[in-house]
Amino acid sequence: MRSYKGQVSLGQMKDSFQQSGLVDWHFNPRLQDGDEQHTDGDLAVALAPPQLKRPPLYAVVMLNDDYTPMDFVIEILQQYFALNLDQATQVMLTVHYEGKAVAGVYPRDIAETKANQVNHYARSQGYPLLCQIELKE
Ligand code: TYC
Repeated sequence: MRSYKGQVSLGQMKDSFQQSGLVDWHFNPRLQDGDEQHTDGDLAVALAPPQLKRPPLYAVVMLNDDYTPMDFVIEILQQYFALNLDQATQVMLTVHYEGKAVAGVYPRDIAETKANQVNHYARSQGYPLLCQIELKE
């Protein structure tokens, strides 16, 4: 086993292995930070299974109103949600006739950012268009 003596402390090694999440670590309990007497590094590592989880997804939901022009909504859907003209027109009409529709689905930070950007931009142009986000199960 490679000795780290003189380079990093045992505590630093433990922290770094723990933070990496790549290994389960086991240290010889006799070996402590600050001990004078050392073995040559009684450290056993074993590969841990990766603990990965997909992030929760949020829908950016666009709400209907009576004032925002249809063309403006279609442009927003193309610019912020990467829809083509046909898709954007479909989503806009769904909002118009049914009250709301999903513009896109993203991890939370991205969904929040897009909803905020759209709301601010619409307000800056004098329209009440509103997006909100909803956790998808
Ligand atoms: N209802 C609006 C109109 O008749 C159009 C509209 C569509 C507004 C979708 C908002 O999210 C919206 N001009």
